[in-house]
Amino acid sequence: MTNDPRAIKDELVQLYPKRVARKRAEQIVVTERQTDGSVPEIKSNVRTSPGIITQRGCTYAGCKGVVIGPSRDILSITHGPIGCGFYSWLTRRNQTRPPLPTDDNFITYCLSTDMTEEQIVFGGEKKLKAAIKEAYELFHPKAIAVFSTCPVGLIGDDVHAVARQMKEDLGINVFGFSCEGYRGVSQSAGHHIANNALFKNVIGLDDTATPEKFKINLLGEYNIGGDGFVIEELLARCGIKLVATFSGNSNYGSLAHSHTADLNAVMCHRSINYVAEMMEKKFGIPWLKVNFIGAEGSAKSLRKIGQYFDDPELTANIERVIAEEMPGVDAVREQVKARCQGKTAMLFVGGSRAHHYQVLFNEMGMVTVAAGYEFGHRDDYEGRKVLPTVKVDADSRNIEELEVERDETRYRARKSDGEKAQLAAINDLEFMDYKGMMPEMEDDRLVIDDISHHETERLLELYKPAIFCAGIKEKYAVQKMGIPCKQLHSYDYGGPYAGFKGAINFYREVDRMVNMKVWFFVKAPWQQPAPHPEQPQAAAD
Ligand code: CFM
Repeated sequence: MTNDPRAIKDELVQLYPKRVARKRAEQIVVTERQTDGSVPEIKSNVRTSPGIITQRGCTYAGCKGVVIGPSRDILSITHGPIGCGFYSWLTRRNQTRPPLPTDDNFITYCLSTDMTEEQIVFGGEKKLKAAIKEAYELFHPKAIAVFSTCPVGLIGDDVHAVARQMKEDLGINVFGFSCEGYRGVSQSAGHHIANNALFKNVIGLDDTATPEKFKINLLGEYNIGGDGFVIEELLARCGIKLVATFSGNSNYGSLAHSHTADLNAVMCHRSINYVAEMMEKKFGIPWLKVNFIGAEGSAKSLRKIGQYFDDPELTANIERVIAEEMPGVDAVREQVKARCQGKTAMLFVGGSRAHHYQVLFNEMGMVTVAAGYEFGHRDDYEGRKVLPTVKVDADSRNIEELEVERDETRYRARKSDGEKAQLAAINDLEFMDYKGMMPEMEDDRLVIDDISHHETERLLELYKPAIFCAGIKEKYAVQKMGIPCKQLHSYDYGGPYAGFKGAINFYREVDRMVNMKVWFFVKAPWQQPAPHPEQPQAAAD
């Protein structure tokens, strides 16, 4: 079989009915960079065709499970049937570390109103009120967040009215989310809803500012596998104060005074760009895209932050930290490179990691032959410069766009437009910009939005990559085909992979996975000997 990506693209959509094939063909592109830096357009953030097995999650998952859930002392209550709460219980390794053993940490709990037929028929507001009251009496939290699941929207329970009333009754912050699973086409809608409610109900509540010189927020870092801990430690060693992380290892108080920071560093653009934009408008805090995945990525991101503050002592500190870390990274990288060079990887993750992890594979000498997001938008693929041309369809219009205005008393432009332009010219700092995944990919690679299970299987058969990166839904199907699968949502209980230490962890683990001979022996009873290109002769039977 040819490895021509265009032929493979045709092959992937061949089995679909005509209309579906046409739509999927617009969501699968072969990378090709034009001289002006532009890349092909990709259709994304649209509904999955019925009947297709998608890997996407729901709006509730994006709101509760991703953005709000990792904050340790906001008590999350799922208003819905017990399954929604159970499956979004944060057992997927959002780590948190309260400074004191007596500090609140609700992450290990799973609170739900356990909606049953009775509430579906007669309404669930009474039960929700009782649940909030009971939770308050048990835990005395500073804040309670209420998340709507599909039936809540269908029967019309007003979670916001209940939240308002309970806020008054209990004297703590209670707020609700209209994040019913069906509200958007994927978890991406849930991110937006979560961002809006954080902005309306939490950010800016506490004006207490701390005296440090270099204060930043880290946006879109959820501390999977302890990534956030590594980044926090790195920043601290450089002398940079982390005011708040949205929302890995965070607490309510840090989010409430996050507007006192002087820069927002954005890791996952997809899930949190709305907060970054709104904080810029209301408080004057600029944002910069960073990526602490990969040693080179980490060094570059630290330097970007240094250039922004433009202080000789900070710059020297950052260079010292990079110089301390790099020799260790290089030593392991050289070892693994000898064994991994030229091997192929595929990455299909939510909305950021399929891009970020390409840096790590590049550093190991490996080649990403296909990548895609489950729910990224065109700007995540092609860069924010395409935003003015993105069609806003009915599904997107369904999600509220907050009207944000400058806060006349608290707005403080951290950098004037002139200063920003100057910094951008000297240091290539791209303020309020993300260049997207495709411009950084080699030509003739496949980029697939919302990949289906059928397409996954065909891709694996056709390319036989050395490693496939995805999540738990794909993992065992992939491994049964004799290809190692690395989970990038939960890290398979490995990690951290961020920063310099994380890069070393990742190199070692991927080296072990792609060079483990056991995969060549995997053969289901009904199969012919697995035709793996790297199969050693002796392993044939
Ligand atoms: Fe951002 Fe994420 Fe991701 Fe995401 Fe996610 Fe996630 Fe992800 Mo799973 S916020 S888009 S909704 S980096 S849960 S921590 S790993 S799909 S690539």
